[in-house]
Amino acid sequence: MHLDYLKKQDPDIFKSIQEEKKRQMEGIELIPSENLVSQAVLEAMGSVPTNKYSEGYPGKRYYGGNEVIDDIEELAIKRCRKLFNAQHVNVQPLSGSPANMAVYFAVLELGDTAMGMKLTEGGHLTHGHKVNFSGKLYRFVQYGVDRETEMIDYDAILQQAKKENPKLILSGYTAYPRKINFKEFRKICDEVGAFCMADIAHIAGLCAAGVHENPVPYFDAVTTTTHKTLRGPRGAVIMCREEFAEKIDKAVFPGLQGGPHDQTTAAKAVAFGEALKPEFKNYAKQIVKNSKALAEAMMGEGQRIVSNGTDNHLMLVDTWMNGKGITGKQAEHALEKAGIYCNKNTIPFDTRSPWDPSGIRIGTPVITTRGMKEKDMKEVASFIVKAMKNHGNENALKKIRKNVTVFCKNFPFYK
Ligand code: DSN
Repeated sequence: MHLDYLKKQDPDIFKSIQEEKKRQMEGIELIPSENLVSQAVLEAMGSVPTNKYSEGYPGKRYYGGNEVIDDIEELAIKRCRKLFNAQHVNVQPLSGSPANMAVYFAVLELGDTAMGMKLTEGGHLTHGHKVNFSGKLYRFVQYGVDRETEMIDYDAILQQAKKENPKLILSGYTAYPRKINFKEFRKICDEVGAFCMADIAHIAGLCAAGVHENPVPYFDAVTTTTHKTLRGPRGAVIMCREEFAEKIDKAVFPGLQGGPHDQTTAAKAVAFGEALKPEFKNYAKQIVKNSKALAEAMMGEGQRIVSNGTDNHLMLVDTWMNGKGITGKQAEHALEKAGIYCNKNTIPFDTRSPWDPSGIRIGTPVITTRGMKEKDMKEVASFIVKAMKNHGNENALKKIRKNVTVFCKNFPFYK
């Protein structure tokens, strides 16, 4: 990674960036919404399209000099359409929240009823939480998982939908470790006449690679961020059926956003190009293999994994175990001291607060990018459990951190 100009001009920021790179390389990154982008994606993000204004869409801009930007945006759209078999793609959303907002603005009136998963059981703030614009502007009815299985109960959702008569039903989650039966969601939406939407931000890479069912061809609209399992730059896209294209495009611009971030569009195109290569399929398969191996290893170490396992890139560890263990906050803190990064997370039917919940969320996108395989998951699980058992013991955590750093040297990434 060459940052020669930055080093000379702004040594403070250069130093911080170097320190952050060191942290990323020396630690085990288990936050399932993060990834490590390729050098090519990084280069596109730091390139001259950042200097351009291009409000509008290819061929219809409000500024001159957009011939090349049009080519970049068109290529990003073309690659994304191919990757997900999408009828229409908008690559301009700056991130996941504005992407979801644009779809709501396009198809709902203020105050309309919609349905989304509760944040505490795997949804997202923008899926109708009361502190978020989605919960303030619309009447979002929230569904959850089954208490016994900790998995989605499609019959319960159908019954709730029949009762509430939502105009839109949203599937796709941030902390749900199991396969989503998108076909069931399509059926439910058809039965109650709701707009069928998914937010596949977490599993987009798995969907693109055919490792998880891809809802794009038969859903009305699908949003995704581009920086999670998809391994692109920070940003988002909206994919939809042709009949909704105009409304959704208008909701993005001029409805919500001004000039798109063209350097990010270029980086999205690069990442879609990478995801279209056969190697990406192997990467996505390995993410899930690693995740399953990590869940097994964690359970082998006596940990309770929500729903007893995982089908995707993430899992929830019940660290609290009804008061017999430690809180999610304590676990996150202990792991951080040991150079292992995760986030505290509520588990289904949590009795604790989201600020200090009963669990942590861990996942394998980053460690798989670094080249770890199933055989390495035992060691990762052993580091995690050792750190949790030694929470509060600074010396023990320091020792684990040293071993984590040595372990990570086997999986170099950025030079
Ligand atoms: N903040 C993301 C996550 O960590 O899952 C969702 O947008």
